[in-house]
Amino acid sequence: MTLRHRFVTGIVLLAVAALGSPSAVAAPISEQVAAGRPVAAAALIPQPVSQVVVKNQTFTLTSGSRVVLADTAAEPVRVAGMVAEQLRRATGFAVPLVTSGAGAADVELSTAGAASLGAEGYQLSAGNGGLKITAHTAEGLYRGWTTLRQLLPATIEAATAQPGPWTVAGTTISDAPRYGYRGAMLDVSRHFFSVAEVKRYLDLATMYKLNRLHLHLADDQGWRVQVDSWPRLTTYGGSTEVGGTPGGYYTKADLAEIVAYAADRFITVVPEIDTPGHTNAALASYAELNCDGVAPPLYTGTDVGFSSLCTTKDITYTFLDDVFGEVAAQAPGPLIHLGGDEAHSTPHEEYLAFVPKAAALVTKHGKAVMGWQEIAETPLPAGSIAQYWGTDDTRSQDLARMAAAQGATVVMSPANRAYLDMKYNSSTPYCLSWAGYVDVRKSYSWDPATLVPNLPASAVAGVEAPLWTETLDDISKAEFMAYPRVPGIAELGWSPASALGWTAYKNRLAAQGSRWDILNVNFYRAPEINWR
Ligand code: TNX
Repeated sequence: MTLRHRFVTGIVLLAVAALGSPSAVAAPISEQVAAGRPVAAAALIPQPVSQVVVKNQTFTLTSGSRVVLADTAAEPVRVAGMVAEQLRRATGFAVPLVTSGAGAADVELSTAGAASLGAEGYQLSAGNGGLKITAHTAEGLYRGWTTLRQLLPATIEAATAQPGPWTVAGTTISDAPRYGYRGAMLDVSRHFFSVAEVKRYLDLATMYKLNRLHLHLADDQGWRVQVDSWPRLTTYGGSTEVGGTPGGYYTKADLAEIVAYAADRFITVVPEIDTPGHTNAALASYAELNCDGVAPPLYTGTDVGFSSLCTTKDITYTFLDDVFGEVAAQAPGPLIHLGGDEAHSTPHEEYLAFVPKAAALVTKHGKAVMGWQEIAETPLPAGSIAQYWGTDDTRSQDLARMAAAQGATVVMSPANRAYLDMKYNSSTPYCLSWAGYVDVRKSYSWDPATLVPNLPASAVAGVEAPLWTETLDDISKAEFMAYPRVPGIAELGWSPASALGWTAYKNRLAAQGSRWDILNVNFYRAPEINWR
């Protein structure tokens, strides 16, 4: 610890003593300042585990500011480079990256934090003596940096130099996530999205500390990932999309670019190949995958549940072995999502036999299995994740409990809350309403740990916000559905239950609008939010 930080820490000693470990929760800012002059607390999403105002202190970036990092390992240096680059772009200052000598105008990054911070935890202090982010890993530094972006004026998001001043109110933050899985899903099958559009989706998701991008890569309307051993999947099966417009697919180089861009932001890609239903694009591409040996035409409508792989043919498993093998090689993360939802055209007994065979092919290629909640009815390999997409119905709740009973964990994507393709209300233009309207408040107001009665809290791996794209043919429409709801799901995944609450949240959310304006995000200006 430098002298400077001893000074800053001394000032906030009382506050820090109240914090203790990163899992401790301080009194809400409003209570801490109620007795004195109100201090504007930075409106952060997700709400940190603890955030304490350091009264009468500020930190200000100046033309002499530097990013200071003593660690010379590649990953922390890369993160520090990203920090310096964004600070340079928006401030116009030189912001050199140096290894020592942190002063009052500098942003110091340190990986000397305790292992107890975990991979994603960090501490941040800002005051007259300087600004410091401490973590145990490069990932923790990066999460702390996303907090610093929100502490700085919204113009820090700008692509060109802005006037400032670049002041941060004195604060001490101690933070770590509630859940390890905090995802966004993008359906690139119903409508195809370019590499640049997916990067844009990642840029926004990372602002709220999401750490998984689930790509729904294959469905009835299009196959979007290159598989060399079955080339017609993409050249034919990927040629269209909903509405009959040209589709597209990711070459291996394209997917590698997405995976690397995500990894640079500490986001792991979870590739999904939906099976045994939602497979018309594959069935149209290869006649031999059909029980009757006849390939159906390509499909550009929006029905679900009409297609099935032929689960009784050996070639189906050769196909999946090849596909999972090539997809596993393209996605370095630990999971492959095998779908498993809405297999209405697969005889149920066949479905029950199919899923364990498909799951074994996933594990054969070194990956753990993720699948929609229906897979919980079958025996699952160790380490599997079932994705809940229920609407408070008892069948879905049973499936979540069945997953937990066999040792699997559950990612919560309740369709009537977390589905980004549910209309906000009857007058918003795009998307569906089969799970009801989901306004911003409804999307936010639930607890992943208690949503499914009698599901052990330890069985919940996290949350995910899926965006199905039957009606979304460009990324700005996707953004309209995702924002402002993504930050709420992200907060449910990150912040402790005690920090959740609509009244405070909606005020914090209001502050994000100016950032999205600068980033040209086509967000829905939900009337229940008092946008600034
Ligand atoms: C159900 S939810 C689906 C998707 C649709 C979505 C539309 C789930 C696992 N499957 O195939 O796109 O509804 O909201």
